[in-house]
Amino acid sequence: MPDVRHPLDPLTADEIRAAIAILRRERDVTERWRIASVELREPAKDAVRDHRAGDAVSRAAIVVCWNRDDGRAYKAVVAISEDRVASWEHRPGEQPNMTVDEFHEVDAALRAHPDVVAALARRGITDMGLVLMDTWAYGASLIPDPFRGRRVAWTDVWHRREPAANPYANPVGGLHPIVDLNSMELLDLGDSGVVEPAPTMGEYVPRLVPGLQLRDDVKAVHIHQPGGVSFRLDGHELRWQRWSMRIGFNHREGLVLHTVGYEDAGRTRPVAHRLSFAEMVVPYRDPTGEHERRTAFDVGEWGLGFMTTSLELGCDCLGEIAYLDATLHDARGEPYTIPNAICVHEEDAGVLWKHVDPVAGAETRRMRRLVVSFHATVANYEYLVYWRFHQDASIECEVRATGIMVTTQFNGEPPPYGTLVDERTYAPFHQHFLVARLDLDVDGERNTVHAVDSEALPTGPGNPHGLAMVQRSTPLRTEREGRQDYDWQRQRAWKVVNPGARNRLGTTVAYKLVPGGALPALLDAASPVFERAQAIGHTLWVTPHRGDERWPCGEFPTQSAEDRGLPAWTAQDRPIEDTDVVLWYVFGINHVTRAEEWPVMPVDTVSFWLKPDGFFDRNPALDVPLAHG
Ligand SMILES: [Cu+2]
Repeated sequence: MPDVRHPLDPLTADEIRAAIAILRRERDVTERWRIASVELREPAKDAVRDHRAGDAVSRAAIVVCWNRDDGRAYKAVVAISEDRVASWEHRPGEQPNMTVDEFHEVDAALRAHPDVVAALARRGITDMGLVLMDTWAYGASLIPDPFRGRRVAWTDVWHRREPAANPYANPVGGLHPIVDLNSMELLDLGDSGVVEPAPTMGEYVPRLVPGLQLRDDVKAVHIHQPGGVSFRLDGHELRWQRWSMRIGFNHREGLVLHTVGYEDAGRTRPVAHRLSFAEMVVPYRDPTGEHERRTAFDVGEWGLGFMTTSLELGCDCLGEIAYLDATLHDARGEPYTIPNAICVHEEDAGVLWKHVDPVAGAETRRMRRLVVSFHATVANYEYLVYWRFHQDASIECEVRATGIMVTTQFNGEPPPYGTLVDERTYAPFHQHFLVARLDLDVDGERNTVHAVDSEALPTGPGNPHGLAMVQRSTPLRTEREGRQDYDWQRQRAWKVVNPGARNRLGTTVAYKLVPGGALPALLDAASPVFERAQAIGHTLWVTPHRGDERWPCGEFPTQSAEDRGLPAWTAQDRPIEDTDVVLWYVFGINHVTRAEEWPVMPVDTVSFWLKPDGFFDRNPALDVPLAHG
């Protein structure tokens, strides 16, 4: 495999083909099987650390697949370099992730089904070319009894007013067919009665919006970098200013950042071994029949990688852009490429630091930041993910949600679980919980996470005016203590401290996780969706690093009944002090829908930061030069 130079490089098309060929040969994986996922089996940390340029690279893939005829699912490790199956594990009772092929096959099967055609005719819809079926995965508890044990999906039905119009403009109410995904059999029409369609305007493409006048007072903005970009992309290795990292990508997390380090006085100091999004949970908070099953696990069920869309210069990214393609595969294991899946570029970001002195005058530095981003379109919704690296050694992780909200039309009074956004149409409230998996290695692997709280001391001796505020730093010693909640009263943050490394001032070096977008689950602990997603019950979890502990709501959340990830691991209450730790940060959007978010939603933006805290002896951006260009 000549184009693989580093053990963390994503799998190539040839490697995906080779892994599947080995399985077909060794384990009789026939064309009747579906390949749910093929991803790089990432090497252990020491193998990454010890790798030198030019070393031979041994490659292995993790493959999840199932036999459509008996529904049995398997997880394999395929040693590609050795041309053999290293392990083959039956996973009874578990459903692999949903596949894009199933999504399209359900759409085609239902649109051709006479019962569906008849149900739509009763609703006045006869052109099946204008109909779209959206496949949704189930949680175990909501699968109707007769279909339990099968791989099933429920669907939404949408109707385009014309061929290129927005399907999500027009929900077809009272129709949610249930399908067996292995046989593509219609199990239940899910017809609860005709909902009178409302005269909505759900179009956003200008020519389809009646009477829309585009503004004519927007002049062009061009970004020029006449000297070229200041970053260097060599394969999947990225260097910019003092930052260095490797870019990875897989079907489930999408973009993954590896071996993030910062150069300080000639040596690269590790900051993070691996950064990614490990789960996203989107419960709709509407108990009516249209929405009670709507609990998406967009990472675990569908995969942010599989949902990644190509980026366009001048629209998604402005300026001098370097793109990376991504290689994934379909449910037959056939590889394909997503062109321009990842964007790397620099941005001017306003003022970095400034002071005006009456004698010396003004000193101002402009901030430049490096942005590594990707966009995922999950049916109606888009998630835009930006990792931003700054000259003061801060990292911001920002997520923007946009796209089309799910809506429902109603007769009579609108339900109280959403906002009226159009004629007899409401957009239900829902939440987007993202779980960032942050394998930080602050100046090395041995770290301790501290909860840091601001505390006002009581007025009294030594504090006569009640001004005193101190920091309480509490080391988190075990996984139970590592289950942390945001505390507004104490402005809680978390510090990842290396107890074995000190700065010039004698204090331990650290990076601080500055929370943003924290939100409570607002769910009954006994509710089925919370059972499946207990990871969203805390703002932060800390675990000792285990390479195979990656999925906070369990490895297979599709049709899951309970969360076998973070709650199960942390029940062991393992020590997390002065060891290699992983932080799981839960943040997102409590999406109380607005009329202004229809028919297409302006971005809703949340972010959190990782900031050096005693990692350096002083402001690391003192050396940023005044001149640009
Ligand atoms: Cu939303």
